[in-house]
Amino acid sequence: MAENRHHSLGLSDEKVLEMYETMLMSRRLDERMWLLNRSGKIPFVISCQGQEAAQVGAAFALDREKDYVLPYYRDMGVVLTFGMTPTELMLSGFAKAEDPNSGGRQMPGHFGQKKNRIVTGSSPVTTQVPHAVGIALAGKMEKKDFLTFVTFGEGSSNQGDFHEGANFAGVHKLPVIFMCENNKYAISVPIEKQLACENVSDRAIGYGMPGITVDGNDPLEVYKVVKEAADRARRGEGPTLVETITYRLTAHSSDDDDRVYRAPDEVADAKTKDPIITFGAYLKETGVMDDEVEKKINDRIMKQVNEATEYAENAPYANPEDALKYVYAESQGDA
Ligand SMILES: Cc1ncc(C[n+]2csc(CCOP(=O)(O)OP(=O)(O)O)c2C)c(N)n1
Ligand SMILES: [Mg+2]
Repeated sequence: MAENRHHSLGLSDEKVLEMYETMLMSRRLDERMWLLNRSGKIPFVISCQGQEAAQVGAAFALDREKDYVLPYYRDMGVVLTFGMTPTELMLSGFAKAEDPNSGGRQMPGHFGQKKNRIVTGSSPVTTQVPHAVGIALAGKMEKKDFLTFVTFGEGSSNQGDFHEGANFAGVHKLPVIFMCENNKYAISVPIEKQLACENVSDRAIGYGMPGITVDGNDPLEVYKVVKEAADRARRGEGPTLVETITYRLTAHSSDDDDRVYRAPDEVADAKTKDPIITFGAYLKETGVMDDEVEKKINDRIMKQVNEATEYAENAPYANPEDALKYVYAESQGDA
């Protein structure tokens, strides 16, 4: 039997199975969305595939009752962990009125759900970084007990917003976890043409915080470093930059053709390290999951994915007269 690493991290067998189920739910929902897109039923997909271990490993290390997450568009694993449901995600894919993120008006991936402390983001990449820093500053000034967790791609770590946000958080020792999901591409631009330094985490020293690079295909490694970063933040010791090394297993989006800029061999090689497969194998090698448990998890997930699809497909679109809802303050009437 393989070495059991999760017990030494304080994670029970039930907890790691829950992590696996959340990763698999992200994958199966994403796969369904591609099928719906290719059959002309939903307009756009931007995938989490290949990044589920980083997302779920990290989100499990946070306090789901207190902390604020500022996810980027691929973070289905983060928002599922923080309480967004498969049906809600599917409502967003179909752009229906009940979509909690924007009432069906933003593209999928623009997550936002107040009750689960998922902070809404904008389409320009990296704007969520200064927002996370500002929320952490507000929390510190009001002596509130929460931290903020913000994610972004490695391409986005070249935007000014990242550097300004990281610097401010470092100077003021704010409780922020910056997590880069380095999937090696920014649309068609490979990592070598994005960064002059080797790792995104190398940048942390410039902002007075620890910078750590971990294997983003291993949810337990990601859990460990994000948990340490969360403990540091809660002790008042300031921010941490975590870089997770992943790979984007799909094209950038449903409107991209990645065959024009990356070799099929490279993608095939990355698929041998697919975190869904490797974490599933770990759970079997350590005796946490057998074929029967795996089947139960799979059946449960497919039932939910089917129900979510059916519900969202049949749900109504937003009324045209609601176009400005949530954009401007509601009028209280003339009286
Ligand atoms: C400020 C800004 N510039 C350009 C874009 C167009 N754009 C959307 S996603 C993307 C690539 C981002 O790459 P990365 O940060 O590595 O994230 P990934 O998509 O690889 O997860 C770009 C250039 C944008 N949305 N915002
Ligand atoms: Mg990228």
